[in-house]
Amino acid sequence: MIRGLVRGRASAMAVAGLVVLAALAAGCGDGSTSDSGAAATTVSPSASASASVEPSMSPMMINPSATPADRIAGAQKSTFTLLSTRPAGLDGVSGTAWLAQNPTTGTTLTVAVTGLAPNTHYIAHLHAKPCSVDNGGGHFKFDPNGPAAPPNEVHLTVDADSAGASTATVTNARPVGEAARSVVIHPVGALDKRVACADF
Ligand SMILES: [Cu+2]
Repeated sequence: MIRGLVRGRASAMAVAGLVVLAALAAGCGDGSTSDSGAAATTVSPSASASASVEPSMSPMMINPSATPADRIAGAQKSTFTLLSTRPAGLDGVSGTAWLAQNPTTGTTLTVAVTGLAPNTHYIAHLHAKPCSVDNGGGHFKFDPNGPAAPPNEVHLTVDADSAGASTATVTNARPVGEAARSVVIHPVGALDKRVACADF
């Protein structure tokens, strides 16, 4: 029974991830015309091979088995601030983000947020500018000319529970260094509506 629930949740996350990738070109990216093609290329193999969706999507958008960044020594800790672009009804959003980096284990990003709409899907990305500059600017990318999707970017699935809260962690094999300046939370399906931002 528990196993069934876990599988169901993982499937829901995978679906949310696909929606996010499909929607990427619509708003949150840096506007590069190559983004949509890259996102579509990433979606196709996962969507056509359902057996591989869960193992391939989970480490890219969320890593439930990872040690949260707040439990990694030396992690940067930052508080979310509300952005004026947030949708109505999200004035109570608050939370904390942690970013841990290690030359051998890579990057761990953890977000703990409350005040979101209950049972609603959100996504967080690492962005390339501080919150005070264009609400975080475009996405952080390891390869500036690479795809607008993980693992070239750091995306984190943030699924609000029935109380509007979520704590989630994602990992990436590479350390992001100093180039990732902030983490921004968006509603899935309205990526141009930036909810909150935390500086690193
Ligand atoms: Cu973003």
